[in-house]
Amino acid sequence: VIVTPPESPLVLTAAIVGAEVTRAHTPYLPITAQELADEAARCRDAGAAVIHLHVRNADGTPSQSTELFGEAIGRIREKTDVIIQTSTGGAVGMSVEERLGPLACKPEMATLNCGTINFGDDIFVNTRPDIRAIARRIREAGSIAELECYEVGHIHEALSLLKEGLLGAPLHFQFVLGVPGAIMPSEEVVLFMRSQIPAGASWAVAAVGRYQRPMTELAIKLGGHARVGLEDNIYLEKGVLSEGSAPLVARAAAYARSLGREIVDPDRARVLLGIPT
Ligand code: KMH
Ligand code: ZN
Repeated sequence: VIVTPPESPLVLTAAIVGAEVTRAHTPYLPITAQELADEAARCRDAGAAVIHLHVRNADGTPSQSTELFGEAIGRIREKTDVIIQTSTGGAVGMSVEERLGPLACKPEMATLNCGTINFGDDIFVNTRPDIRAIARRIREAGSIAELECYEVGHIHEALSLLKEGLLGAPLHFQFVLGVPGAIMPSEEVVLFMRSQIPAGASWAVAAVGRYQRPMTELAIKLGGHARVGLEDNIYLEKGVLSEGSAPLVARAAAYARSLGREIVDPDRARVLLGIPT
Protein backbone atom coordinates (compact mmCIF):
# COMPACT_ATOMS: atom_id res chain seq x y z
CA VAL A 1 0.00 0.00 0.00
CA ILE A 2 1.47 3.32 -1.06
CA VAL A 3 0.64 5.95 1.52
CA THR A 4 0.92 9.44 0.06
CA PRO A 5 3.27 11.61 2.14
CA PRO A 6 1.33 13.33 4.93
CA GLU A 7 2.50 16.75 3.76
CA SER A 8 0.56 16.30 0.50
CA PRO A 9 -2.06 19.04 0.25
CA LEU A 10 -5.64 18.20 1.16
CA VAL A 11 -8.72 19.58 -0.57
CA LEU A 12 -11.83 19.40 1.62
CA THR A 13 -15.22 19.67 -0.09
CA ALA A 14 -18.44 20.52 1.73
CA ALA A 15 -21.68 19.13 0.27
CA ILE A 16 -23.95 21.51 2.11
CA VAL A 17 -27.46 20.68 0.88
CA GLY A 18 -27.87 17.94 -1.75
CA ALA A 19 -31.22 16.97 -3.20
CA GLU A 20 -32.57 14.37 -0.80
CA VAL A 21 -32.24 15.60 2.79
CA THR A 22 -35.20 17.62 4.05
CA ARG A 23 -35.92 19.92 6.97
CA ALA A 24 -37.88 17.03 8.45
CA HIS A 25 -34.59 15.11 8.64
CA THR A 26 -32.65 18.04 10.08
CA PRO A 27 -33.55 21.64 10.89
CA TYR A 28 -29.96 22.66 10.03
CA LEU A 29 -30.36 22.23 6.26
CA PRO A 30 -29.69 25.48 4.33
CA ILE A 31 -32.34 26.20 1.69
CA THR A 32 -32.44 29.86 0.62
CA ALA A 33 -29.61 31.52 -1.33
CA GLN A 34 -28.65 33.47 1.80
CA GLU A 35 -28.63 30.34 3.95
CA LEU A 36 -26.49 28.56 1.34
CA ALA A 37 -24.06 31.49 1.26
CA ASP A 38 -23.82 31.69 5.05
CA GLU A 39 -23.20 27.96 5.24
CA ALA A 40 -20.61 28.08 2.44
CA ALA A 41 -18.73 30.81 4.31
CA ARG A 42 -18.84 28.85 7.57
CA CYS A 43 -17.51 25.77 5.77
CA ARG A 44 -14.72 27.84 4.19
CA ASP A 45 -13.75 29.11 7.63
CA ALA A 46 -13.72 25.51 8.88
CA GLY A 47 -11.35 24.40 6.10
CA ALA A 48 -13.38 23.65 2.95
CA ALA A 49 -11.94 24.83 -0.38
CA VAL A 50 -14.82 23.51 -2.50
CA ILE A 51 -18.60 23.74 -2.06
CA HIS A 52 -20.57 21.02 -3.85
CA LEU A 53 -23.78 22.86 -4.62
CA HIS A 54 -27.41 21.94 -5.18
CA VAL A 55 -30.27 24.41 -4.80
CA ARG A 56 -33.83 24.16 -3.56
CA ASN A 57 -37.13 25.77 -4.36
CA ALA A 58 -38.68 27.88 -1.61
CA ASP A 59 -40.70 24.85 -0.49
CA GLY A 60 -37.50 22.83 -0.04
CA THR A 61 -37.88 20.60 -3.11
CA PRO A 62 -34.78 20.11 -5.29
CA SER A 63 -34.22 22.26 -8.37
CA GLN A 64 -31.62 22.60 -11.11
CA SER A 65 -32.91 26.00 -12.24
CA THR A 66 -30.29 28.30 -13.77
CA GLU A 67 -31.92 31.22 -12.02
CA LEU A 68 -31.81 29.68 -8.54
CA PHE A 69 -28.21 28.56 -9.06
CA GLY A 70 -27.31 32.05 -10.30
CA GLU A 71 -28.81 33.60 -7.19
CA ALA A 72 -27.06 31.16 -4.83
CA ILE A 73 -23.71 31.52 -6.61
CA GLY A 74 -24.02 35.32 -6.49
CA ARG A 75 -24.71 35.30 -2.75
CA ILE A 76 -21.87 32.84 -2.08
CA ARG A 77 -19.48 35.01 -4.11
CA GLU A 78 -20.41 38.04 -2.00
CA LYS A 79 -19.29 36.22 1.12
CA THR A 80 -16.45 33.90 0.25
CA ASP A 81 -13.87 32.79 -2.32
CA VAL A 82 -14.64 29.05 -2.30
CA ILE A 83 -14.61 26.99 -5.48
CA ILE A 84 -18.23 26.33 -6.42
CA GLN A 85 -18.87 22.90 -7.87
CA THR A 86 -22.41 22.64 -9.16
CA SER A 87 -24.28 19.36 -9.39
CA THR A 88 -25.28 17.95 -12.76
CA GLY A 89 -26.84 14.97 -10.98
CA GLY A 90 -29.75 16.92 -9.59
CA ALA A 91 -32.38 14.61 -8.16
CA VAL A 92 -33.49 11.21 -9.42
CA GLY A 93 -36.16 11.48 -12.07
CA MET A 94 -34.99 14.79 -13.57
CA SER A 95 -34.30 14.89 -17.31
CA VAL A 96 -30.73 15.40 -18.49
CA GLU A 97 -31.60 18.82 -19.89
CA GLU A 98 -33.08 19.87 -16.57
CA ARG A 99 -30.00 18.62 -14.73
CA LEU A 100 -27.76 20.84 -16.86
CA GLY A 101 -29.41 24.11 -15.73
CA PRO A 102 -26.48 25.24 -13.53
CA LEU A 103 -23.96 24.98 -16.39
CA ALA A 104 -25.39 28.19 -17.84
CA CYS A 105 -23.80 29.89 -14.80
CA LYS A 106 -20.39 28.66 -16.03
CA PRO A 107 -19.33 27.20 -12.67
CA GLU A 108 -15.66 26.56 -11.98
CA MET A 109 -16.43 22.87 -11.42
CA ALA A 110 -19.31 20.53 -12.13
CA THR A 111 -19.97 16.91 -11.30
CA LEU A 112 -20.03 14.24 -13.99
CA ASN A 113 -21.83 11.11 -12.84
CA CYS A 114 -20.15 8.15 -14.52
CA GLY A 115 -22.82 5.46 -14.47
CA THR A 116 -26.27 4.26 -13.48
CA ILE A 117 -26.98 2.83 -10.04
CA ASN A 118 -29.79 1.78 -7.80
CA PHE A 119 -30.12 4.79 -5.49
CA GLY A 120 -32.02 3.54 -2.50
CA ASP A 121 -35.37 2.47 -3.90
CA ASP A 122 -34.91 4.69 -6.98
CA ILE A 123 -32.70 4.45 -10.04
CA PHE A 124 -30.17 7.19 -10.73
CA VAL A 125 -29.97 7.00 -14.50
CA ASN A 126 -26.82 7.98 -16.37
CA THR A 127 -26.79 6.20 -19.72
CA ARG A 128 -23.56 6.08 -21.69
CA PRO A 129 -24.85 8.57 -24.30
CA ASP A 130 -26.06 10.87 -21.50
CA ILE A 131 -22.69 10.76 -19.74
CA ARG A 132 -21.00 11.78 -22.99
CA ALA A 133 -23.50 14.56 -23.66
CA ILE A 134 -23.04 15.93 -20.13
CA ALA A 135 -19.24 15.73 -20.44
CA ARG A 136 -19.42 17.82 -23.64
CA ARG A 137 -21.66 20.38 -22.01
CA ILE A 138 -19.37 20.66 -18.96
CA ARG A 139 -16.46 21.31 -21.29
CA GLU A 140 -18.47 23.88 -23.30
CA ALA A 141 -19.27 25.70 -20.04
CA GLY A 142 -15.53 25.93 -19.35
CA SER A 143 -15.97 23.92 -16.13
CA ILE A 144 -13.67 21.27 -14.68
CA ALA A 145 -15.41 17.91 -14.20
CA GLU A 146 -15.33 15.94 -10.99
CA LEU A 147 -15.96 12.29 -11.82
CA GLU A 148 -18.55 10.77 -9.49
CA CYS A 149 -17.92 7.01 -9.29
CA TYR A 150 -20.40 4.94 -7.28
CA GLU A 151 -19.01 1.64 -8.55
CA VAL A 152 -15.64 0.42 -9.83
CA GLY A 153 -16.91 0.25 -13.42
CA HIS A 154 -17.66 3.96 -13.32
CA ILE A 155 -13.91 4.60 -13.10
CA HIS A 156 -13.41 2.54 -16.23
CA GLU A 157 -16.13 4.52 -17.97
CA ALA A 158 -14.31 7.76 -17.08
CA LEU A 159 -11.15 6.31 -18.59
CA SER A 160 -13.10 5.59 -21.79
CA LEU A 161 -14.17 9.24 -21.88
CA LEU A 162 -10.55 10.27 -21.51
CA LYS A 163 -9.59 8.05 -24.47
CA GLU A 164 -12.47 9.46 -26.51
CA GLY A 165 -11.15 12.97 -25.87
CA LEU A 166 -14.19 14.05 -23.84
CA LEU A 167 -12.13 14.68 -20.72
CA GLY A 168 -8.70 16.18 -20.26
CA ALA A 169 -6.03 15.09 -17.77
CA PRO A 170 -5.58 15.42 -14.89
CA LEU A 171 -8.78 13.65 -13.91
CA HIS A 172 -10.47 14.23 -10.55
CA PHE A 173 -12.28 11.23 -9.13
CA GLN A 174 -14.80 11.16 -6.32
CA PHE A 175 -15.44 7.68 -4.93
CA VAL A 176 -19.02 7.90 -3.65
CA LEU A 177 -19.40 5.01 -1.22
CA GLY A 178 -22.33 3.64 0.71
CA VAL A 179 -25.31 4.59 -1.45
CA PRO A 180 -27.88 1.85 -0.68
CA GLY A 181 -27.84 -0.38 -3.75
CA ALA A 182 -24.24 0.44 -4.77
CA ILE A 183 -20.75 -0.34 -3.49
CA MET A 184 -20.29 -0.24 0.27
CA PRO A 185 -17.34 1.51 1.90
CA SER A 186 -14.30 -0.37 3.17
CA GLU A 187 -10.54 0.06 3.09
CA GLU A 188 -10.24 -2.71 0.47
CA VAL A 189 -12.75 -0.94 -1.78
CA VAL A 190 -10.92 2.39 -1.50
CA LEU A 191 -7.56 0.77 -2.20
CA PHE A 192 -8.93 -1.09 -5.20
CA MET A 193 -10.66 1.97 -6.63
CA ARG A 194 -7.49 3.99 -6.12
CA SER A 195 -5.51 1.28 -7.94
CA GLN A 196 -7.70 1.79 -11.02
CA ILE A 197 -7.06 5.50 -11.56
CA PRO A 198 -4.21 6.74 -13.72
CA ALA A 199 -1.04 8.35 -12.39
CA GLY A 200 -1.49 12.08 -11.95
CA ALA A 201 -5.23 11.83 -11.25
CA SER A 202 -6.56 13.05 -7.91
CA TRP A 203 -9.06 11.13 -5.82
CA ALA A 204 -11.43 11.85 -2.98
CA VAL A 205 -13.94 9.89 -0.94
CA ALA A 206 -17.53 10.88 -0.20
CA ALA A 207 -19.15 8.30 2.05
CA VAL A 208 -22.77 8.17 3.09
CA GLY A 209 -24.29 8.19 6.58
CA ARG A 210 -22.37 6.54 9.39
CA TYR A 211 -19.55 5.71 6.99
CA GLN A 212 -18.72 9.37 6.44
CA ARG A 213 -16.40 9.82 9.39
CA PRO A 214 -14.33 6.60 9.12
CA MET A 215 -14.01 6.84 5.34
CA THR A 216 -13.05 10.52 5.47
CA GLU A 217 -10.35 9.65 7.96
CA LEU A 218 -9.18 6.73 5.84
CA ALA A 219 -8.97 8.91 2.72
CA ILE A 220 -7.04 11.56 4.63
CA LYS A 221 -4.66 8.90 5.99
CA LEU A 222 -4.09 7.45 2.52
CA GLY A 223 -3.34 10.82 0.92
CA GLY A 224 -6.69 11.32 -0.82
CA HIS A 225 -9.07 14.23 -0.59
CA ALA A 226 -12.46 14.11 1.13
CA ARG A 227 -16.01 15.42 1.00
CA VAL A 228 -18.26 15.79 4.03
CA GLY A 229 -21.54 17.57 4.66
CA LEU A 230 -25.26 17.23 5.13
CA GLU A 231 -25.89 15.98 1.58
CA ASP A 232 -24.28 12.69 2.58
CA ASN A 233 -24.63 12.60 6.37
CA ILE A 234 -26.59 14.69 8.87
CA TYR A 235 -25.07 13.35 12.11
CA LEU A 236 -21.99 14.45 14.00
CA GLU A 237 -22.27 11.45 16.34
CA LYS A 238 -24.82 8.69 16.62
CA GLY A 239 -28.11 10.45 17.41
CA VAL A 240 -26.54 13.95 17.43
CA LEU A 241 -27.42 16.13 14.45
CA SER A 242 -24.64 18.25 12.99
CA GLU A 243 -25.54 21.94 13.15
CA GLY A 244 -24.89 22.42 9.43
CA SER A 245 -21.94 21.06 7.45
CA ALA A 246 -19.26 23.26 9.03
CA PRO A 247 -18.83 21.10 12.16
CA LEU A 248 -18.24 18.07 9.90
CA VAL A 249 -15.64 20.04 7.91
CA ALA A 250 -13.99 21.24 11.13
CA ARG A 251 -13.70 17.71 12.43
CA ALA A 252 -12.16 16.43 9.18
CA ALA A 253 -9.75 19.37 9.19
CA ALA A 254 -8.70 18.70 12.78
CA TYR A 255 -8.05 15.05 11.94
CA ALA A 256 -5.98 16.05 8.90
CA ARG A 257 -3.93 18.50 10.95
CA SER A 258 -3.29 15.82 13.55
CA LEU A 259 -1.62 13.79 10.78
CA GLY A 260 0.33 16.80 9.54
CA ARG A 261 -1.61 17.21 6.29
CA GLU A 262 -1.86 20.72 4.93
CA ILE A 263 -5.42 21.88 4.23
CA VAL A 264 -5.41 24.06 1.15
CA ASP A 265 -7.34 27.27 0.63
CA PRO A 266 -9.47 27.76 -2.51
CA ASP A 267 -6.72 29.47 -4.50
CA ARG A 268 -4.26 26.67 -3.87
CA ALA A 269 -7.00 24.15 -4.67
CA ARG A 270 -7.61 25.93 -8.00
CA VAL A 271 -4.00 25.33 -8.94
CA LEU A 272 -4.14 21.68 -7.86
CA LEU A 273 -7.39 21.05 -9.74
CA GLY A 274 -6.33 22.92 -12.88
CA ILE A 275 -9.01 25.60 -12.55
CA PRO A 276 -8.02 28.75 -14.45
CA THR A 277 -7.53 31.69 -12.06
N1 KMH B 1 -28.84 13.57 -5.90
C1 KMH B 1 -28.26 12.43 -6.52
C2 KMH B 1 -29.29 11.66 -7.28
C3 KMH B 1 -24.38 15.02 -8.13
O1 KMH B 1 -24.57 15.97 -7.40
O2 KMH B 1 -23.85 15.10 -9.22
C4 KMH B 1 -27.15 12.77 -7.44
C5 KMH B 1 -26.10 13.66 -6.93
C6 KMH B 1 -24.84 13.67 -7.71
O3 KMH B 1 -26.22 14.36 -5.93
ZN1 ZN C 1 -24.78 16.13 -5.18
